[in-house]
Amino acid sequence: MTVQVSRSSKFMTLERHINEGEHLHPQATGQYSGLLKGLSLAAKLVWREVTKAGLVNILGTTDRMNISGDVIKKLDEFADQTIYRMMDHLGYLCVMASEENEDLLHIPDDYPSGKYVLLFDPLDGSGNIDADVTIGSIFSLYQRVTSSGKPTLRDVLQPGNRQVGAGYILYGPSMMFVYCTGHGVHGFTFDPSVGEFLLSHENIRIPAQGSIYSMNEGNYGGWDPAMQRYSRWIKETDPATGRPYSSRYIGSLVADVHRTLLYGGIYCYPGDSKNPGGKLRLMYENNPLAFIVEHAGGAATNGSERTLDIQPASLHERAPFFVGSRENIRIVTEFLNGTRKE
Ligand code: P6P
Repeated sequence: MTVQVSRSSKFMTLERHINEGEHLHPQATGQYSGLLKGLSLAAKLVWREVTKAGLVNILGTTDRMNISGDVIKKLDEFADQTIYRMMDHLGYLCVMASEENEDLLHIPDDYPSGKYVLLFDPLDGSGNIDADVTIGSIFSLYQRVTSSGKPTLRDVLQPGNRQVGAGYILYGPSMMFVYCTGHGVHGFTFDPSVGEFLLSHENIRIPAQGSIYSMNEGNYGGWDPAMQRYSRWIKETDPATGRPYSSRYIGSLVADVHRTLLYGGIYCYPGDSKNPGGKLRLMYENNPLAFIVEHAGGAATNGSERTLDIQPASLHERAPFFVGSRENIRIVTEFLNGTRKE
């Protein structure tokens, strides 16, 4: 009996996709491909721990607080160290920075240094670890700007429009690796039976307009009047469809943005009276996710400026984040700049 494989299925692994993508970059030296492969291996190691978190005594919290004031969970530390250790000796990076570490993460002197800069949020949504909710890792790639010597903050504090790549890994019902190097956004789903990420979402495009909004409305009292007006407006009928919007909020940024990327709509994390910059970190969360969503045809802003154009002033600065379908972003921007009241 011959096995019929449908013509439409493409058995494309992440590794082959990365290799084939090299021809799109004439100056490719293989460093970039090696980088992405290193990240996919790190993802598998993190996923192995995340999937058994409920079974071993890895839950609970450490007594260390990270720079952003979140209580670190043991899985956070494991993910942070795993990504650093998987990437530090490959010779592709000159420096790293992690949401979980106050200072730059330099490459050990006895390891070769490369031309790329890696920023990462090792385990976004970690507050959900104990509830077995989808969490993820987010990464952002730049090229160094200093010509030689020990990399400095100048190499890291670059606006998001200078990214050469970005992506995230979702640890959920399945593990997904979503990335973009400037030529489309592509999603791969992990098949544990072969140990490979297989192409499952080729050239993802976000709908131009969506009817799902995602925000933590518990913060309503601290929002400015324009944001409060927008959050009331969005509960009325969606003019594009004549039907009401749906509210969806997982509380895990990488999962909320992934759903927005696939289904359309808008994710909002505004600033408030206590935290004008909001909660999300520009370098480790907003920029890489904005890069992905823009390359899928969407948009991202801090309410007044394109997220990717923000010139960062510090490694862990926060910025309000509105990301999603172009039409939804256009509408929220009109409310926030005062040109629209309803
Ligand atoms: P809130 C997780 O710590 C995180 O940074 C994002 O993953 C998530 O979207 C957000 O915080 C949730 O914040 O204030 O809604 O609990």
